[in-house]
Order: sequence, then C-alpha cells, then structure tokens
Amino acid sequence: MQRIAPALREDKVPLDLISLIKTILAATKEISFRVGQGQLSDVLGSTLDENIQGEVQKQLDVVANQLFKDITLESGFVKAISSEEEDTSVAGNENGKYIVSFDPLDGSSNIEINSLIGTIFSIMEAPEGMSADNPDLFKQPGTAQVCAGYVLYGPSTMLALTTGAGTHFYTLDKTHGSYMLTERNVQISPETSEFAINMSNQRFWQAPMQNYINDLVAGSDGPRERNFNMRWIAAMVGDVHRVLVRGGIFTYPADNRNPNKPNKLRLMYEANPMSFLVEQAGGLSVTSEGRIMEIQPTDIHQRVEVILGAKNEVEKCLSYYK
Ligand code: AFP
Repeated sequence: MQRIAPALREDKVPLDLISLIKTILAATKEISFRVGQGQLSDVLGSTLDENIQGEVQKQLDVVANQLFKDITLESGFVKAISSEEEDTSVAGNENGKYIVSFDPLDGSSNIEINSLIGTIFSIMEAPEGMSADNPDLFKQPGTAQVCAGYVLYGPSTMLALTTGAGTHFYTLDKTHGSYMLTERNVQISPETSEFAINMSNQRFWQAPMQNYINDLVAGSDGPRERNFNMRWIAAMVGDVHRVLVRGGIFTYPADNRNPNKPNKLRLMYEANPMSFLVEQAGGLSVTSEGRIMEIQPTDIHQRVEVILGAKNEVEKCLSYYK
C-alpha cells in the first residue's frame, strides 16, 4: 500500500503542493484524534457566540478551525485562508503561492449524536499582484482549483483527494499516523437508483425539482418504472462519500423558505471542492443553470444550489428544468 507523498509524486503533483497537502493532513490527523475522543476531550456542546453564517457554533468547530488555520498559515506555503468559521479571509505569508478555503467541520449538527462529520478543503494558486489581506484573492472559479479534498471522520478516517489526476481514497492508519492509498481512480457509475435530498423542504422547492423528486418517489408506479432508495446524512461529506463509493445523486436545491437565503450550501468550501472530486470521478456537479465550477464568485461565503453525482441521473434531473 502506498503512502500519500509517493502517490502524489506519481500523479506529477509539484513538490510545494505536496508539502502543503501534507501540512493540511497534519491538521486533519489532530482533528480526527479530537473527534475520536468525543466527550472525553471536553469540547462537545455549543459556545454562546454565533459565526458569520448565523448558526450556533459547536466548540469542536472552533477547535478544528483554529487547528486548521494555525497549521496552514504557519507552513509558509499559504498566502491566505478563508473558512466557514471566519468572517473574512485571513492573511498568511505575503510570498505564499497558495490560498486555501475550508470548512473545518462540515455537518456540525452531527457532532452531538456521534455521527458523520468531516473537513472539506480547496486549494488554488494566489493571483499575482494582490496583497495577502485582500479577500478578492479567493474570487476565482472552481476550475482554478489545483487540489480539493475532504476528510471523513467516520468509523475509520478517510481522505478523498484530487489534484486533477483522478479522485483517490486514502485511509488513515492510526497506528502509524499515515494516510495510505486504499482506492485509486474512484468512478461514479452513470446510472443510479439512489437519491439524497432533505425531503422536509419539499413544499419550498421550485416546480421542476418537485416534479423530478415526485417521479423518483412514485418508483415503479410512476414514469421512471423502477424504485429509488433515499438516504440523507445531513453532512455533505457523508452524502458525497456515499455517492463516490456506491453512486447516487445528491442535491440541495434552491428553495423559498427564506427569500434572503434561497440556497444552503457554500460555494467556496463545500460545492467547489466536492464538484472537483465528483467530476474527477466521472460524475457531474451543477446548479439548475450550469456547471458549479464555472461560477465566478462574488463573495467568499456565497451559497449555491447543488445537484451532483451519477452523470445520467443529474442530466435527467436537469431535463425537468428545460
Ligand atoms: P452544518 O455544517 O452547519 O451542520 O451544515 C451541514 C450542511 O451544510 C451540509 O453538510 C449538509 O448537506 C446540509 O447542511 C444539511 O442540511 P439540513 O439541515 O437541511 O439537513
């Protein structure tokens, strides 16, 4: 079994990017340890402050954010970071080549029920001529990503990573502290009979999504003439991991629950990195209007509609919008 550095060298990843990825993974090993300690590490429960998204932070979010931020900024490779837990970007080394966006603990409502959570990250090169404290560094489309990944803190700690040469899975060997390559070139089957959506929002979706999901639920009695299964983990890392492992379609569509917030998922540190991983595994990742990775960001915390997974099923879903 291969360790991560030789596997990345085989994919012709530049040495400084390999060093940055190893730095990020050092942070995730520490987060994995703390997550595994659960209530023993005395960090579960909510702090009283609210983060920029208006959601109550869990203490483990704060700890994970601090760890990820400190370790990446101290590495010297990073010009700036942006995080779900930071109001704006944070400057690092003025000469750093890379910028990193991350969600330190995605699915944080799962923390207190000891269920799936994970860290999502996206790496781009810093554009020339902008200072480290300029948040505009991050206003690049997802196609500019040079690396994306997530670490899933489940029964085992797993990394899904892409540098544009396929999507690979690694598993953390906790006895030696190393991520080992356990599956190269993961592929999402174009066909599926499984979907993931928060059904409790059904009455708030736009008509095309309502019609599409109605047809899936109608199963063998409806126009699709076969049954579909449904799963929802309430942590995008868990749902996307399932799609990468056994296929499926995952969507968080636009809805009209709150006119000021038609979408839930964040572009820079949820949708873009997951899109890169899914596309590299042969899947599609879109909004009802086009490819997610081609969206020109206007804000580091902007939210976006997400429809991703099995190619033929995503295309089927989009056909309801035409
Ligand atoms: P948190 O990280 O704030 O818990 O949100 C998780 C998430 O952004 C994403 O990971 C899930 O897919 C989605 O929210 C779950 O949303 P619901 O609350 O509608 O289940």
